[in-house]
Amino acid sequence: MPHKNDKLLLRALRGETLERPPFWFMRQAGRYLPEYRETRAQAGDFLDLCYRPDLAEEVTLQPIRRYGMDAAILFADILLVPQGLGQHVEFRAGEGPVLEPITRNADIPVLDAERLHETLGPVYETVARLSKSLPENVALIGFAGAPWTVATYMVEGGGSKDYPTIKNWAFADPENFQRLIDVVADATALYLKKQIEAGAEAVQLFDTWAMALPPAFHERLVFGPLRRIAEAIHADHPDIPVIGFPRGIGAAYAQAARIRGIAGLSIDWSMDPSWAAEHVQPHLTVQGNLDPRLVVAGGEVMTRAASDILDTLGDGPFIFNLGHGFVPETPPEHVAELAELVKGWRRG
Ligand code: 1CP
Repeated sequence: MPHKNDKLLLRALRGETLERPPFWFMRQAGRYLPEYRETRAQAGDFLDLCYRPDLAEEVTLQPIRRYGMDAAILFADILLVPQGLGQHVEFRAGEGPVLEPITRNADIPVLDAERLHETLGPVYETVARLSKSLPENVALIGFAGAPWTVATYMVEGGGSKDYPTIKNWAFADPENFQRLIDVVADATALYLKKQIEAGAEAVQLFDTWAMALPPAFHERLVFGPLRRIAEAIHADHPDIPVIGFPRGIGAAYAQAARIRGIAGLSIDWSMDPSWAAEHVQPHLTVQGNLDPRLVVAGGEVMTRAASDILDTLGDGPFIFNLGHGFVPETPPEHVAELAELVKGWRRG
């Protein structure tokens, strides 16, 4: 019987170069799959889907059944942590997330661990169910949003184009703003530790909006919080790999690669794979980075780009993935072709 630690994803995150890299896809569960849309309709509200362990388990497993990825990512959302901190969050059809915005120092939430775990308890149950129901070779990834990205939603009250309120707060009143980042970081560490205790074997932190910050602020608002969360996790779970995804930071990926305690770095689709092979891969495991729009297009333009990424990064520690999540209009048959291509690739 294969040992739990032999899973390809975990071997890659320990720095091994494999005959073929493990693969999974960001947003591999989601609206491009008809069976997801069916379960989603059954749940009604998007948040109800996140908080129903039986349905969240089902949508996590759906892409694995179809495509046989090497890892499943827990189905949940990054905006559950603000809820666990007591903030009002809802998802409106066609509009995305809407939060009661916090914009003043006096509104910075206080971390109440009991309330956090009570709110997020169903997520831990989803993880526990998955750790029993997943095929034995498939690794289970837990996740959360990184503090900066989660804070953008908490402060702007939803998605934003230019981040006017949070950037002014972060730049004009850095000390108080840091309190908000630290509260979110500490809540996130507690949340991820519970996911690990329930069976998550690796965790990823999504910093989707890291690209909104000038490089001089990366250390304080992106890299520092990532290090703080990784340290808190490793104090209790030293062997659990942490993957960072600071999206859109360009050449600063070379600094991110040197963050202590991070096993993997997910690079977005704007990065040249050969640059990442030179500046990122010597320090840790690279994950990425096919443009999800290439999977919408499919055919040769997709397979050529995927092969180039594999040929360029497959000679070192590597996890094949997208450079951001699948979009809803992705044809499922293009995903099948991509999965077969990765499964059939071998180091040359
Ligand atoms: O109606 C629906 O079905 C909603 C679509 C959807 C899905 C499938 C949302 C709403 N969230 C999710 C699940 C989800 N979100 C997962 C697990 C599924 C998987 O990856 O297979 C994960 C990891 C996330 C993470 C997430 N949520 C991020 C970071 C990653 C990224 O895509 O950049 C962000 C920014 C969110 C916020 C969010 N969730 C949903 C929406 C519409 C938004 C807002 C996005 C925006 O502001 O543009």
